Amino acid sequence: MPYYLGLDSSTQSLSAMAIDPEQGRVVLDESVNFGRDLPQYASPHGFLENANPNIKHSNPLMWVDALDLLLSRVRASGFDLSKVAAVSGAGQQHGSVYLATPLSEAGNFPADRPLVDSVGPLLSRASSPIWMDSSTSAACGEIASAVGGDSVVTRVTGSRTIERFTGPQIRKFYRDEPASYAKTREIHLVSSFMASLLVGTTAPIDLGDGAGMNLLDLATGSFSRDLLEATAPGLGAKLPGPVPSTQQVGEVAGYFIEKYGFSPGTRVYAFTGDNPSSLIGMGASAPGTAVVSMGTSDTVFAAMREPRTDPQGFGHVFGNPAGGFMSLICFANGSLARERVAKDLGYDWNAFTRAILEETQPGNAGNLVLPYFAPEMTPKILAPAAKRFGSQAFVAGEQPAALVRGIVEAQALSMQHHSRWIGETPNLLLVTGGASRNRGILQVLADVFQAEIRTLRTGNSSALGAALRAAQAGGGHDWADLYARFAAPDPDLQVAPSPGTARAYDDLRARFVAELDSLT
Ligand code: XUL
Repeated sequence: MPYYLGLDSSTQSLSAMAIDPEQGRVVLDESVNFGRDLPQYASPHGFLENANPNIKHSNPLMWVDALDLLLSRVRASGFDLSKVAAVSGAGQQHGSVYLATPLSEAGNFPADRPLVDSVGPLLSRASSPIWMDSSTSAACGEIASAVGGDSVVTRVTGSRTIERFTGPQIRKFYRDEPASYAKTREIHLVSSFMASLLVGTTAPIDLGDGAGMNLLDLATGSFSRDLLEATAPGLGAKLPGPVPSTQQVGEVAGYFIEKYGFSPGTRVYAFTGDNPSSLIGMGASAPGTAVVSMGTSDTVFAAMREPRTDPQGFGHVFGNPAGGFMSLICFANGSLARERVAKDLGYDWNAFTRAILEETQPGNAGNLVLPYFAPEMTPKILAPAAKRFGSQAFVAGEQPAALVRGIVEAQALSMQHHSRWIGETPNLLLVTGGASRNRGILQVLADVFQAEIRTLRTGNSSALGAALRAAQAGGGHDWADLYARFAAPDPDLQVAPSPGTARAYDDLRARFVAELDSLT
């Protein structure tokens, strides 16, 4: 009975999930939390502290160390990695890793030393900018004007130039540290970097995650020569790929066979971005189902029926790993904003849920909070502003329960407003991510969108999606069969709009949207 393994390298953790498709069972679900388990990297939330709130970098060696730690835990749990026939994976999108020595020239990793000892000396840049970074506005402007403006960038890549996207990040590196850029011979996304570690050589970037770089020509599936040139000299030669998401990129390297007991010949398929992977993990790779993913960031995404782009410039088009494209809108102030409010009020998640379900009403008596504790990409707010508006008591901070609802309603209203360009009004939303276990948050989504809410049993749809992709590409299983077995909705956690709430948001929505649009 072969198993299929999915790895998910997200902002705050690295997870492994394995499935047995014949039995329809998840047989492994293990995780390493960077803040808790690797405190030596001083990254409680998965990134390094920086006095400038627009700069967000991680130490890529933390991800390397996490891979060793995760697999040693998997092995110690008694799970038999030799039963894994194929592996795929997912990574937080847009983040980039810079190498002076390409992984294809690194030689074998010796199994008697930690992986980090072999990979550390290959780096040309000690830290990796991640998706939360918003420090590249100048680079965005330069790239856009070099190719004829953001309308051209949007037409070619599906997104205007975006601060967190990899191209502008690379340009900023080239401008700020030209000598280090010149030394760099290979640049990876987090996804292709993790895949490369596993195969012990250079693994290519896939079309799903590659679309989040401001470099990929969606029409041809190759990097755009004009955008490469506008971004940094010689860039084309430093980027591996792009390849279709279903492509085999190698076999598990000797290091992992010797150390953790993988079988020789275990196939590895292209790793993709966490959101494209979640599209698969939610069973939503065919058009018609919208997904809300509530993790560190909140995202709204759906497989696309036809190509279109966001006229407001916040939304994106990425590759759908099952073929075609997907739309995506990303909000930086997701769980970090919810956690911040809970912490400030001293609420645990039960108190947080009670505040929504028992202590306040839909529409929150007109009280809302702009939830921008950190710089936001949708809408673009580079100077954080968590502003309350509504009644005097609310603004004065005398209504703690209303603050909870005020944040969650504002997040839901913003998701709805900024996903209108997708052109479909969903009456069913699939919700995933840590917050999808919270009934209060689900009820607000149901009421604001006036849509049925379904969740899946697993909170980690990105890791599940990676395991499903390994089974589809490596085991010949078809999507419909895999979805029926692994992506069926959880019957115990479905939420419908509360009666009478259709009108509760009309007035509030108009005021909130006016406030939002006045910010940019
Ligand atoms: C998507 C995005 C985030 C990260 C989080 O564009 O920036 O959702 O992928 O891991």
